[in-house]
Amino acid sequence: MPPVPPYPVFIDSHVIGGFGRGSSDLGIPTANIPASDFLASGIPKGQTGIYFGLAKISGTYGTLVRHTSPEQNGSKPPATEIVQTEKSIVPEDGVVLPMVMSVGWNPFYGNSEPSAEVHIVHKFAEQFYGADIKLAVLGYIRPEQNFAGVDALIEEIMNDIRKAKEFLAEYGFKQIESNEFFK
Ligand code: ADP
Ligand code: RBF
Ligand code: MG
Repeated sequence: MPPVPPYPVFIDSHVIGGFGRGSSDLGIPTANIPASDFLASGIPKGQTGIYFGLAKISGTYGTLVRHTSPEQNGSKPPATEIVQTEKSIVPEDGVVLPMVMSVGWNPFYGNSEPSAEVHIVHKFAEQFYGADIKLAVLGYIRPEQNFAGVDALIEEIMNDIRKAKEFLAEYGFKQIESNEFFK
C-alpha cells in the first residue's frame, strides 16, 4: 500500500544538539532537528507521536559543544554550539536510509519543550551534528507513551523499528527514494 495522504511529507532540516541521552541512556542515538521544522511540515498541527520514513544526510558536519549551566534542570536541553571541523562529509552522504522519528515532550522524561528526533536505522561510524538532513515522513505509528522503566521504552522503540521496516518493505520505497526531493 502506498503512503496515505498527507504522507509523504518532506522535511528539509539540519541536525542540532539535544539532551545527549539518546545514545547514553537508551543506546539509540537520535539526530534532533528544530521542532519548528516539523511543525511547519504540513503534518496536522500538534500531532505528536512516533513516525517512520526515510532520511538522507548530506553536507558538512562538526563537533558538538554543550554549555551546561547550574540552573539547568534536566527538562530543558543544554545550550549547544556546533564547531565545524575541516573533515566534512559523512560516508553515508547522499544515501537514503530508513528512519523512525519521535515528536513531542517525551513523557518518560517530562521535557518542558517539544523535540523532534530521528533515529536512522543504520550504524554510523561517527556523529554528524550540523549536517543537512532530508526526511520523507511516510506514516504514523503511535502516540508517545510513558513507561515504568527505561527497558520498556527501549523495547517499544525496537518494536517501532520493526514496524518501520515492515511498512517500508511493503511500500517498496524505491519510488520515494527516487523523488526529486532527495536529489
Ligand atoms: P542528542 O541528544 O544531542 O541528539 P544523542 O545521544 O541522541 O544526542 O545522539 C545523537 C547524535 O548521534 C546525532 O546527532 C548524530 O550526530 C549521531 N548519530 C550516530 N548514529 C546515529 C543514528 N543511527 N541515527 C541518528 N543519529 C545518529
Ligand atoms: N519517549 C517517550 O517518553 N515516550 C515514547 O513513547 C517514546 N517513543 C520513542 C520512539 C522512537 C522511535 C524514538 C526514536 C524515541 C522515542 N522516545 C520516546 C524518545 C526518547 O525518550 C528520546 O529519544 C530520548 O530521550 C533521547 O532524546
Ligand atoms: Mg537525540
